[in-house]
Amino acid sequence: MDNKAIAGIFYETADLLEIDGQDSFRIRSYRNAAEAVEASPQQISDLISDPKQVLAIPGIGKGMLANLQEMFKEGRLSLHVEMLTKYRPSMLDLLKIQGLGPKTIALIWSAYQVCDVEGVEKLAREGKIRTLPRMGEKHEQKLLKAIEDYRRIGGRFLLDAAGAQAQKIVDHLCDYPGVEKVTPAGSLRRGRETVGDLDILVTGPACCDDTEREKLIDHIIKLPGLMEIIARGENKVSFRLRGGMQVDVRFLSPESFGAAMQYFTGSKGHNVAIRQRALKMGYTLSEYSLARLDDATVVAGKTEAEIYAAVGLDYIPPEMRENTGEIEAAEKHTLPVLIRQEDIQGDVHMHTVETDGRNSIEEMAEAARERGYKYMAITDHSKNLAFANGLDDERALKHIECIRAANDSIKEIRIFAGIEVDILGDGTLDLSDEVLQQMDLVIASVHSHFGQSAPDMTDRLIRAISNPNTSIIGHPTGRLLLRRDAYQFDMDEVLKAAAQNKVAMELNSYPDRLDLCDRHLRLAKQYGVRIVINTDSHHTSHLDKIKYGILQARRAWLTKEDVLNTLPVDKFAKAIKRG
Ligand code: DGT
Ligand code: CA
Ligand code: CA
Ligand code: ZN
Repeated sequence: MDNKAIAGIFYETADLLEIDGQDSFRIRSYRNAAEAVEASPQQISDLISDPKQVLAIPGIGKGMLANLQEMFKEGRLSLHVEMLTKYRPSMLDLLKIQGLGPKTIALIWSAYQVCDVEGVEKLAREGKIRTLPRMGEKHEQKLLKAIEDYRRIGGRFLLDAAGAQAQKIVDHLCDYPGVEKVTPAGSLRRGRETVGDLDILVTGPACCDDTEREKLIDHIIKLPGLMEIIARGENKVSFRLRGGMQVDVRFLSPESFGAAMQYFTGSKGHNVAIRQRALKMGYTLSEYSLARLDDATVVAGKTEAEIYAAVGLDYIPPEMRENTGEIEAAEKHTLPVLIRQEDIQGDVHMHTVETDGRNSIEEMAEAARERGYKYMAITDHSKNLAFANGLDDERALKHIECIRAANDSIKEIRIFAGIEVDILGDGTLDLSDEVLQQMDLVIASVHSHFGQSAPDMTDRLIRAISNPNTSIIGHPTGRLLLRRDAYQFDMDEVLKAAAQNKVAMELNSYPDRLDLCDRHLRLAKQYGVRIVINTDSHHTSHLDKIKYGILQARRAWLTKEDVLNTLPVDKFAKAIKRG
């Protein structure tokens, strides 16, 4: 059980206790524990044998220690199971609906004993929600819209969560004798920002013999965290993991591994286009091979590269396989050379303990240096973000001093003094121009008033871009994947203004954001807007999230030249300088 899984169970328990109307102190203790576990840089599983270390985590007391011990011993938390039995697991789906909190769910439960999404939707349609205390017609409409959103995005997972689950399965399978290759395909391999289900391909001697394969499947289903088996066939086993993710594992012979990789990586649109192309050339393409139509001779199948070559195409990187022009480009040999993680020379959006980060300037610098970066920027929050302890003018000036001092004492990496300053409701920035002028780099971000009309939000962003101190617009659309839509504004107008003012757009690599998205990045490139790929780290370990940003950049066909922070330090400093 990893920290995320433990935190999930604590969160759920807190929500269920709240629905149950228990006292707020008890509810809060579970929520605090969830947050503490989530934030802990060490895995609880490594600490659990030493109660002292567990108790040293702020937010974990004796009661929670006992809970953790139970979870590791029994694989479950009895209170969690008890509450789930009382209210049924469908209650947890209701909690995922935006704007539907435990209090309202409790209200609905006590009035109608309804505890699933379908039931609540029916009540809303029949006008039975508006009659509840503190509810009205408006709430009802909002609820129906939220249910619609839930259906649209429900059942998908963030890229990092999907990647972590896939890695566990890969590790579990790699240990097994007779397994040679294990590769995730599907949307995960294409680097899509959310993933529906995992498609895992396996090959090796253990896949090629009936009895061996049966033994292999027996091994697979011992995977920790496996909840239920959905289908067990000859060449495939499908199952569901705790948390709801579905996994399809397919067994292949080495001769068809490349064809299967090509087929199951998708996307579907890309595959359909490639298959049509193959047909026109006199071939048939399946998940087993590329073969001649006339006499069924197999032409390719072992590797993806030989399949693309046989249909007259350059190799197309998985991130580009969305049928948005990549096939035409591969035919004309004009595919761009996509940016790679090694091209990134510095990460210029990160927070420290001075605001809501968890590490010091020095610790962040050491972590950035370890990753081979030549430069970085410390960009803490400004005062409008009160819950993050944002900086006012005076603290911001002091913080610059600290950053400059750290830069002087740490020779191996250049530390830029920056800020992530809030764009206020009217488009002005949250700190004075005098203070912003002292910064090497200013990221301007929207963190409030998300509900403005599109024209107002467009004006607001353009006003921020026009401020001569602004270097970068942070997470430009404000979307939170699977949680919150982007705020509304005219992207074309904003990109035009950014190009004109030489303000860069951020590609925020945080897996919940991935903002700008691939489509907008391509648009930005068309307008000549330069991109900066950042992590927005709040902890040293977050610096590794850059890989998710790189995947999105590749999905957007970006090259090294499109991205400012691939430049060497001097050129970057010049390019980012404002005024
Ligand atoms: P997801 O799971 O919704 O995030 O997206 P994918 O792309 O992983 O889709 P999935 O899991 O349904 O199928 C995996 C791949 O298998 C998909 O990307 C392409 C291939 N595939 C699935 N169905 C079809 C089909 O009907 N025709 C073709 N040509 N390929 C298909
Ligand atoms: Ca999939
Ligand atoms: Ca699938
Ligand atoms: Zn931010």
